[in-house]
Parts: sequence; C-alpha cells; structure tokens
Amino acid sequence: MRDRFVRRKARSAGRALWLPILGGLAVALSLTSCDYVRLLRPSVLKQLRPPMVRLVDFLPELDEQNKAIVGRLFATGGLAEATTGADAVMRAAIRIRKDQLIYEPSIVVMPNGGELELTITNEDEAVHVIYLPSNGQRQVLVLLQQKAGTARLRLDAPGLYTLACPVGNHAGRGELGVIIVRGDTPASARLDRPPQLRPGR
Ligand SMILES: [Cu+2]
Repeated sequence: MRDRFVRRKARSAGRALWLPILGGLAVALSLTSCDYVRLLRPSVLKQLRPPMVRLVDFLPELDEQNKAIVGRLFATGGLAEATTGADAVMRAAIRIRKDQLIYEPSIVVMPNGGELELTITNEDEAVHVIYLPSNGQRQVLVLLQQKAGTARLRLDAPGLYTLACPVGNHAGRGELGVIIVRGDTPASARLDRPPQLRPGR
C-alpha cells in the first residue's frame, strides 16, 4: 500500500519535472515562428545597457499612475503602415478612443516621402486639437466630440515627425503620435558637405 503511494508520488514528481520542460519547449517553438525571436539577436541584446533597461522598466511604472499617460504610448498605441492608393497618395487612420487619451495607432509609417491623407476619429467625450507636421509647417485639426477629420500632409523628406494635442495636459498623458517617413534622403537634400578647398593646398 505504502509502496503504491510512493510510486504514485514518484510518478507525479516526474510529471511535475517534465511539465515545465515541455512548456518551455512549446514556448520556444512558438517563439521561433514569430518575430519576437528576433529580439534575441546579439545586435539587439547588446543594446540592453543600464540606461535602456531603466527606460524599459520605467515606462510601465509611469503607466501605473493613472493608466492614461505617456508610458502607454509604446506599449498600447500600436503601429500602422499607410497604404498607397492608385493616386500615389498614402492613407492612414487614427482613432482616439473614449477616455484613453492615446492615438491608436500611435505610430504611422509612410513607405516613402509624399502626401499622406490622415483621418483621425475622435471617439472621446473631449475636444481634441491635433497639431500635425507638413513639410516644415503645421496643420491643425480641431476635432469635436464624436467627430472625425481628415488632413492632407506633405512630408517629402524621410525622417520622424510628431503629432500631439495641446489641449490641457493631453500630450503629457499620452496623446502623442509619430509619423515615420521611410526611404533614403535624396543626394540634393543631404547635409554632407562636398569636399572643401583648404587654404594653401
Ligand atoms: Cu486632446
């Protein structure tokens, strides 16, 4: 009787030992089939310097304060790529969900420089005013409650541009966005100076 009990305990202990191993294998297999496994590359891991680790640790802490601040931007806003229409105009849409104070997506990627038609829908109970970049100038979209608006932006140079709402402390609480324009800078617009003549040569 006691032997049977001991054998049963040994079997369940064996199972207890194998379960985490099998679980680990399942997680490893699922990771290899998704993009996250790329985060384990040495080039990414070597970026885990103390300041970067502090940043990654700090952002969720910010989020704990009131669930509606800038710490949420990277984690929950998301990213969308603009689609290019037959007219060569790129298009993307952003939502401002009720009581969220965050753009969804927070990051819009343009595949190249050009014209972006950006539609922003305000599903919130507050008025939002969006400052948008357009080739060194600013466009402003005033969005009343439950209303949408569309802006045509011209962003010819590759780079990173920001949009934000100046109402109250909305931007500080997470209502910030980024437009990334991909592509190479044309030679005519590069800041590299050609070789300069020097005196005495
Ligand atoms: Cu706002």
